[in-house]
Amino acid sequence: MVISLSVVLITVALISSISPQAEEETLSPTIKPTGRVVELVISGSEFKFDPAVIEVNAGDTVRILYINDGRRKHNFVLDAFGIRTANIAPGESVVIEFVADKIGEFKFWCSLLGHRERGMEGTIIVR
Ligand SMILES: [Cu+2]
Repeated sequence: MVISLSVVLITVALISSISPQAEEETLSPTIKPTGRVVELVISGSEFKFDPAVIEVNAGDTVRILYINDGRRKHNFVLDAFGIRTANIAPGESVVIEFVADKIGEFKFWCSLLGHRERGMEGTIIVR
């Protein structure tokens, strides 16, 4: 029983490490922060992000006001930069902040069951 549980856990860890990361690539490991702060507003609803594509410059501090404009709870996950919000209630918002210290295209999504599959996925492009 103990053995089979650990096999399941390892399998889950493998699946989660393979799927989203595969499409993300890091070209430059050491990007100096520019000190510039880019403020963006992203709206989440059933089942989309608006805007779904955002573009920033490498080294910028990205500050996102994420607003749940839907009628269900939604969250915001950007694994590439260690972002994972709580589930946000309709009408509520949260501020997300990170330094875009990697160049490439990175997916963000809502991790609630089935939401990403139904369209709650976006891309941040860091140039
Ligand atoms: Cu959602």
